[in-house]
Amino acid sequence: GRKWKKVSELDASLNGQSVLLRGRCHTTRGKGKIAFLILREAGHTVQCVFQVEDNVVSKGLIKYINSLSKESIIDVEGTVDIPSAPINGTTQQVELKGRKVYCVSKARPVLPFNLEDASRSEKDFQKAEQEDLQYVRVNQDTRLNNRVLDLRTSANQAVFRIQSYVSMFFRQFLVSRGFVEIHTPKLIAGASEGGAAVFSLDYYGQPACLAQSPQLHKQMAICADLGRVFEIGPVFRAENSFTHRHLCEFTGLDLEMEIKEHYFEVLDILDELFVFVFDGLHQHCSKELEAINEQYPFEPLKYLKKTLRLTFEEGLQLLKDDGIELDPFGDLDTASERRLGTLVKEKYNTDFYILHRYPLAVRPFYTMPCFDNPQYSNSFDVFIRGEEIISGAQRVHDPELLTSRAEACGINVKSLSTYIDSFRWGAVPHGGVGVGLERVVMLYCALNNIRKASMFPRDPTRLAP
Ligand code: ATP
Ligand code: AMO
Repeated sequence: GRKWKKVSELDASLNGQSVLLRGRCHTTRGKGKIAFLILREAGHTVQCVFQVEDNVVSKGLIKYINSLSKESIIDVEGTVDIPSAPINGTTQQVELKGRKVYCVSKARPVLPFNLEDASRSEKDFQKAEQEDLQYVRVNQDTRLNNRVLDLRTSANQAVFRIQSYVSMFFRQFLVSRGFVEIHTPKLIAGASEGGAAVFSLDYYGQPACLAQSPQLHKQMAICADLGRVFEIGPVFRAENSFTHRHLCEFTGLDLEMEIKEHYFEVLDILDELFVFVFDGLHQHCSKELEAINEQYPFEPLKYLKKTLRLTFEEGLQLLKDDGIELDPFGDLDTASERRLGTLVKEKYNTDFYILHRYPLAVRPFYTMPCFDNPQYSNSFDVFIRGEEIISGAQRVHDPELLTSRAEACGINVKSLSTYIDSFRWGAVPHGGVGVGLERVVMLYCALNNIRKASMFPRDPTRLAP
């Protein structure tokens, strides 16, 4: 097995060496005495050249190569070679002088779409128009209906590797700061974030729902003296609409921690955590970011070493100076959030910032009111490029206040009784945040739709694949 190499490993240092590769038949072309086969493995491509030569490559082999169906899994043996002219359209700059080909698994000859078509950028389409070429566009539904095929493009390979890095960095950083990883139940008795967006179900005759957030149980873990906890797990929201940033199931990156004096202790952790994540992506994912940029060009994320913190009031003032007057105790709508993102970028040169001290009325019942002015709350949202990726707050840890806040918000207190009871045996002040993993990836890479950052997205009309 020593000869096996990955396509991504092929470079000039291997010049002249004999290697064995396994990948997909991306394209083939050629006739007579020569065949060009582009072999693709996990988004990386290399050109393999087969030329008829006595006792090495037969005419029959050339014919066989030309008959291979696209996407078939094949093994290729050959010698690494530095070509005389640079190769267009492959990720590897060396080529392979092929000797043998073996088909491991045949793909059907007719595919739902061509990977080449699915990999084109807007720029490719514009160029094609000028040159009068007819390129096929693969629309989002076709891609999602055949997601396994769609995921094979270089950009998609990169997106899900980046997603993996984001959760790895999240875990790495929090573990280094003494956080304990937990797993909370997803089958629970009631809503935590408001009743409308909940998937209800029957639990042996008892009404139940899919957890809208680990909110209640991560707080209970704090009441149980775990000190600092985090979870990476599924979150379910019955969002009966089609926006570019809402899914019915997403991956929540949650944390919850004791605080001594101020909710800024949570913001301090958040600051360091996200600088760690963004620096990590920059350091470890340059190839992936390049691959995404090829198909979906974007401006790299601008962020500060110390994240900008604005109060909600300061945010409203920026909008007001721009001619947008909003209710001082209402929520920001999507358009003003976007506009604020642009204004903040102009003024502070950052795409990433925190807005805190939200009006209490627009936050969930468990949010701690501000001590100096209970119309505001010890809460915050965090934005990338003018869109929310994180919500968080200090929590109410007094069971009586918690009960009255839940009632005031129209929440069924009965379904919360074991949660509220956990604060009756002594409860330490605490706060935490919930991050949407798909939103982080979508907005970090400036993708235009959250479905691109979800491997098998769920929306009201999509339950498969
Ligand atoms: P979160 O669930 O954390 O609150 P969010 O991004 O959905 O995240 P919201 O505060 O719910 O934030 O909503 C912000 C704005 O997004 C709302 O004012 C509304 O304009 C829009 N919005 C929220 N949910 C939906 C939805 N399901 N469909 C369409 N628009 C929505
Ligand atoms: P919130 O409801 O703001 O807060 O959710 C936290 C984060 O989850 C992401 N998010 C979504 N992502 C995709 N599709 C959706 N439908 C969707 N809804 C939310 C967003 C959002 O910022 N319990 C609190 C968190 C806390 O206070 O700890 C909560 O759930 O990125």
